[in-house]
Order: sequence, then C-alpha cells, then structure tokens
Amino acid sequence: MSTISTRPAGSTESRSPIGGDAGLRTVRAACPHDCPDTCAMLVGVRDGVAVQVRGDPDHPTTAGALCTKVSRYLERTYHPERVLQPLRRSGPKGSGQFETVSWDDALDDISARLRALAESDPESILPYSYAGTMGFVQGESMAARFFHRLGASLLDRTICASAGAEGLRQVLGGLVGMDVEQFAHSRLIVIWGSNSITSNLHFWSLAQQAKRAGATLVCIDPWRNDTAKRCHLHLQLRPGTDAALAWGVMGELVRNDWLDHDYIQRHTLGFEALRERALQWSAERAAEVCGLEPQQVRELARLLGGTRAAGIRVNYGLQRVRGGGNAVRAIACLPALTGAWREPAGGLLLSSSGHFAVAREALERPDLLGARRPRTINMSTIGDALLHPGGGDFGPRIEALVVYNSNPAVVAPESAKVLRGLRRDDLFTVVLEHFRTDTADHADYVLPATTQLEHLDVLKSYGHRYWVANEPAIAPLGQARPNAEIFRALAARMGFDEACFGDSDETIAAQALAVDPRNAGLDFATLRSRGWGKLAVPDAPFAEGGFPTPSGRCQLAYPPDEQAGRDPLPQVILPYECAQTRPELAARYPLALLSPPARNFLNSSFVNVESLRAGETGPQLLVHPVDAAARGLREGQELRCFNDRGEMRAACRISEDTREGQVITLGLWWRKLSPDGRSVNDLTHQQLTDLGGGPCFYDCLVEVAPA
Ligand SMILES: Nc1nc2c(c(=O)[nH]1)N[C@H]1C(S)=C(S)[C@@H](COP(=O)(O)OP(=O)(O)OC[C@H]3O[C@@H](n4cnc5c(=O)[nH]c(N)nc54)[C@H](O)[C@@H]3O)O[C@H]1N2
Ligand SMILES: Nc1nc2c(c(=O)[nH]1)N[C@H]1C(S)=C(S)[C@@H](COP(=O)(O)OP(=O)(O)OC[C@H]3O[C@@H](n4cnc5c(=O)[nH]c(N)nc54)[C@H](O)[C@@H]3O)O[C@H]1N2
Ligand SMILES: [Mo]
Repeated sequence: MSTISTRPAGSTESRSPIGGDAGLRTVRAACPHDCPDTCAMLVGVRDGVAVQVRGDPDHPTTAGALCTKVSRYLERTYHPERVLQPLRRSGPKGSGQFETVSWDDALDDISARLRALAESDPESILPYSYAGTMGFVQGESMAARFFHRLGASLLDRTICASAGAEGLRQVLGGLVGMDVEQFAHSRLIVIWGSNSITSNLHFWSLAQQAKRAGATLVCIDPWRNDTAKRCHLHLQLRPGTDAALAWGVMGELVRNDWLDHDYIQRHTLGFEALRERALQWSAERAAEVCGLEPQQVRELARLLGGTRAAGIRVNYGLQRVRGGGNAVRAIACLPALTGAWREPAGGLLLSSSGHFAVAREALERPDLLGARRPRTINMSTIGDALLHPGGGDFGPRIEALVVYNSNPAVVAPESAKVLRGLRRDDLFTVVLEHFRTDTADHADYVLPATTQLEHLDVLKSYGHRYWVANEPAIAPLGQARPNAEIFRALAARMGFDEACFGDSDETIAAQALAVDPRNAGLDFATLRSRGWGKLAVPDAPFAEGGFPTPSGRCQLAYPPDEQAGRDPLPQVILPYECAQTRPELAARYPLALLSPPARNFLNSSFVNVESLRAGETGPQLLVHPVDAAARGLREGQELRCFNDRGEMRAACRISEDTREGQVITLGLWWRKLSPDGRSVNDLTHQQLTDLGGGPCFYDCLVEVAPA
C-alpha cells in the first residue's frame, strides 16, 4: 500500500515567490485539459496578472514539466480573441455575426426560451458537453443539476473512450489498472494504440527511465509515430486488427505454456474456453489478419510470456474502430494469463479513473429528475439527432441545444450532418465558450466562460492517481463567468429553489471527494493548501486478485449468467470500412484514414493559438510512397482527400511512416482556420463501436487525388 503522498506540511503556503521575485505570488493550479497527465501547475501572478505557468516540480508525475501546449496557457488566456461579453446572434444562423448584449438580457431571454420549451416537453432540450475542462466544478456539477431539474434529455458522453471503457469493465470490472509511476520499474513496456510523446508525455518520461534501466519498449500502432520510432520494436499492424493480434499472442502463450497457472486458477474466470479458442490462433493466422510477419507475433508473445514486470499501456487510439471494445477486452486478458499483475510494475493501464472515489450523485443530483426518466441521446450521433424530425422511438425533436466544454462542429463525426443540424433556423443554440469556435459561430447566444486561471476547481486524472486542486490565479477577464456560475444564474431565473442551486464553487469542490478509504486524509481543504494528494490504492492492486468484477476475478470470458446467447470470449470484429468487410466500397475508396491527435493541439483546443498553430504548418496528409506513385502525387502538393460523405484538402507528405493503403492526418483543425474551411470529420461516419456506443473515427475509407 502506498502511503498517502502529499506535499509535506510547511511547504503549503501559496506565496512562495518563483525565483525570489518579491512581487510575484505563486498560485497552485491544475491543468484542465482532456489528457491522462492532469498536471499540477504553479502560476506566477504579479499585480493581478498571470505572468508565468510552470509544472509543479514536487508533483511526482508532472515533475516540473508542462507540455508545449499548456506552457502557452497564458497566450490562450490573454488571447485577443477571447469572448469577454455575452453575444447575441445578429445575422443568419451560422454566419458568426453577433452583437454584444448584457448578461441580464442574455440570461432573461435564454431562461424564457428554455422555460417555454420545458413547459411543452423538456426532452426537447439537449445539453452537449465533453471535456473542454475536466474539472468537477466547471464540468458536470451545477450544469448536471440544472438539466436534471429541468428534465432535459440526457447525453451519453461517448465521444472519446466509451468502447474501451466498457471493454475494460467487462474484463477487470472498471477503469482500473497499474499505477503509472510503476512503469519506471517495468522490464517490458508495450505501448498499444498510443502516441505517448504527443498524448501522454509524462508517461513517456517514466518509460524513458525504464528504457535507460534496460527495459524493452514495444509499440503497436499502424503509424510509425514519434513514439514508435523510439521503441525497440514496432508492430505496425492494420488498423482495427488489435484483437486478432492479442489472440495470436494468447495462442503462443498457451502453446508454449508461458502461463501463470496458479494466478489463472485463483484469480480468473473462463480460462478453459479461452484456452480452446487461443489454440485456434496460430501466429500465422494472426499475422495474416494484422498484416504483420508471424515472427512479430511470436516475439511479442515471447516478451510478454517471459517478463513478469511487463506493463501494457493501452490508450484510446485503438478503440476508435468498430471492434474497439472487444480489442480492449482481448488485450486486457494478457496480464492475468502471464501473472504480470503480481508485480507493481506489471499489468495494464488504460485509465485510472475508476480508482477515484467521486461523489457523483452529490455533484450531479440525478434525484432532481424525480420520477422522470428522460431519453438519452448519444453525443457521437449528434448529426443524426439534430436532423431527426422527432416522433417514434426518438421522441420529441431537439429544439434547443446548450453546448459547454465542447466543439461539436469540429469534433463530432460526419460533420456535414452536424453542421446542417446546427444551421436549423428553428434550433435555439446557446454556447458557453472562451472563443468564437466553429460551434460558437452557430449559436443564438455565446456566453463568455472563464479559463482555468480564473476559476476554482478540483480534478481527478485518468492517467495517474492524484487529486489536483485548482485555485483561481486571476480575476475573470472582462465579463467572463465560470460555467457553474452561469448555470447557477440560469437556475435562479428558472425559479429552481432547491438548496443545491445555491452551492458555491468551494462547496461543490468539497462535495466531489467521497467519504471513502481511498480518499483517506484527503479533502478539498487539504488539497487546496497542498495542491494535490495521492489516493490510497495498493501499488499492485490485483497482485492477489480482488478485481472489481462481481466475481472478484478477471473475466476472460463473460460469466455464465451474463452470456445470454452471445460469444462469451473477446471477438475479432473487423472495421466497418475495410477491404474484407466492404470490398465494393474499398474498390472506390481504397485508403484507410487515421486522424490521431496533433502534438501542438488538444483535440480542437489551441488551434487558434498562433505559436502552436505555426508548429503544425497546416493540415497535412501522410501518404505511403507506393500509394503516392500509383496516383502520381508529389511532395508538398495540395491534395483532395474524399469519400461519399465529404472531402478535405491537405498538403501531401510522402512518408514510409504510414502503411501502404493508409493515409494519416493529424489533429482537429478549426474549419475557419483551415485553408478550405473543412475538417477531417467531414469524412468520418456515425456508425458506433461494438461496445459502449463510441465513434469510429479511425474506421474510415477515402481516396486522394491532386486538388
Ligand atoms: N497533444 C495532444 N495530447 C492529447 C490529445 C491531443 O489532441 N493532443 N488528446 C487527448 C485525448 S482527448 C485523449 S482521449 C488522449 C488519448 O489520445 P489517443 O487518441 O489515444 O491519442 P494518441 O495516443 O496520440 O494516438 C492514438 C494512436 O493510435 C493509433 N491508432 C489508430 N488506430 C489504431 C488501431 O486500430 N490500432 C492501434 N494499435 N493503434 C491505432 C494512431 O496511429 C495513434 O498513434 O490523449 C490526450 N492527449
Ligand atoms: N477525427 C477525429 N475526431 C475526434 C478525435 C480524433 O482523434 N479524430 N478525437 C475525439 C476525442 S478523443 C475527443 S475527447 C473529442 C474532443 O472533443 P471536445 O471535448 O469537444 O474537445 P475540444 O475540441 O478540445 O473542445 C473543447 C472546447 O471546450 C472549451 N472549453 C475549455 N474549457 C472550458 C470552460 O471552462 N468552459 C467552457 N464553457 N468551455 C471551455 C474550449 O475552448 C474548446 O473549444 O474529439 C473527438 N473527435
Ligand atoms: Mo479523448
């Protein structure tokens, strides 16, 4: 059991100047962005102006370093294009023409419009939010209370992680796994579906420590990304074939008896069925499906089978395909078969979220629904939802959309439909934002929100095990208000008089931490003074089994009572769009398109920060030399990348880092900041993953041609 590690008392004062500058006050903050690293930050403030942000050197995973993006947080906060006053639409829908309006007028009108809709059918109102900030206060607390009390439609927040989360839950029982800090001691690290240098930098530092100490690093990714280039082995498989690779490895483990029979017998369920299925998977069969050499499958199995302290860092990159949920299930079986969970530096980490004890009901107050059970809309099919005329199983047409912490005009799949929906003249749209994003341009009202430097919050992490507090460093700029304050004000105008609508941000932050042994010694007051604090969770949480499944065992197969006629074992499900499943489509659109994160952006955030945008030099498309030659494409040339759903333009980059038959473009460019006004999501579709109802961003066929 790790002792609760917090900053020692005595170093808790928040006035310790950086570099001995007496006028400089230091405020403890937390990076709010959707990233596993959730860094502890120190903000230097002079005369009410934030002048410096840096990583907290004492926080074990931040270790004094911020990523390129967040080290520019001041540029983002003080950006000349921040929305600092409420705006009301003054031109046609989607034109981006606005006039300024007072808060009172904006809130009066918005609450009147919502009240009128709620009187006929509150389910015609839909909140749309994701992880613009991961804070509990400015995320789903006051906002959730507001929509629950209203009886609005519920939103299924699937856009990132739901397939993998469900896959992991079925095997391990929740979003639980290794302590990321333990990877520093692993002897083998398998980075599976992640470009860690871009998306999980502080994990990469730990992996580097392990590498220096002699560990072997393996990367499994269809793209030879920056991370793959720095690993000892790279298995550059076809996208969407990870489950087949995992089965190939399991076949080798079984045939060679590289198994921990004692661990399997005591702590797993379904091994006999798994064993039988695994024997059907030769290295050759797996290699054939994955587009690899059989030797590569054998090598991965030999490494996993022969290393106890083997840590698998799975990330969400591999579950954005049709079979993503089952791929995570298959991979999650591996550490139980080899007994890697016995070691603190062995096992697997997809997300650490489930280790946190969060008082969700206190924050979100689902009890405010009373007896009402509103329908749930999947955020990944927002295009179809906005265009639905209403009726039948769908229920009422969506008449009002309230967007906060998200940018659906760019991030959601099949943009043509999302934009057509947002342009409906009869849709009333309110967007809480820092900037005039492509989504905000479609609003009837844009409400100016504060950034992390201007409001209070508390955060957990999905990559490490620390709670991190965020103290406001500066006063809100202009007329900006925290999300929670905006929903509090709307609630007051709607006449919601439950006491919870009077909770201050401090009260909400304190409510977030559940009373639970994992939070022992941690409360918001402590976090506030110390900045962060670690959960009391064992270093090797499943060394003696004790998985949070109903059986307490690692579920290699569904338990008998959950099988209900389905295949109890992880399945191999090929993409919706590939030569095997859609040969006629692949004949017209033969190239698989991947659109993973850009290093200088955070999804669509930071695209408008000039210095970071300059680092990405415009939308680019990586094309394999063979595919380029077949189409007569030249380096640097402007390309048209298209399918039946849409197109985007990008500069041609001929590179052997991609596979033959696969093109790659990075990041989610704002439409209005890309040369052709389009986004990669003009090309993607709204079909959902096998588990969890997630989007299939990396399951998409296209063709390219000179523009
Ligand atoms: N700089 C930066 N950091 C970020 C983000 C960002 O946009 N920019 N995004 C944040 C968010 S929202 C998230 S969810 C996290 C995690 O973000 P993830 O989306 O997991 O991001 P990455 O790890 O960068 O990239 C995914 C990797 O998966 C690979 N991949 C694609 N398809 C497959 C497949 O079928 N199989 C396998 N094995 N690999 C595949 C891609 O080639 C890519 O290298 O990162 C966060 N961190
Ligand atoms: N093609 C393709 N599409 C993808 C992905 C991909 O890899 N490829 N990745 C997907 C993934 S993993 C994710 S997580 C989603 C991300 O989708 P989103 O969660 O929508 O992420 P962002 O694009 O970062 O947009 C967040 C917005 O919230 C705003 N914001 C930040 N803080 C606050 C605040 O305190 N208050 C308010 N009101 N607003 C705030 C920011 O200004 C920003 O415009 O995109 C998905 N879309
Ligand atoms: Mo994400």
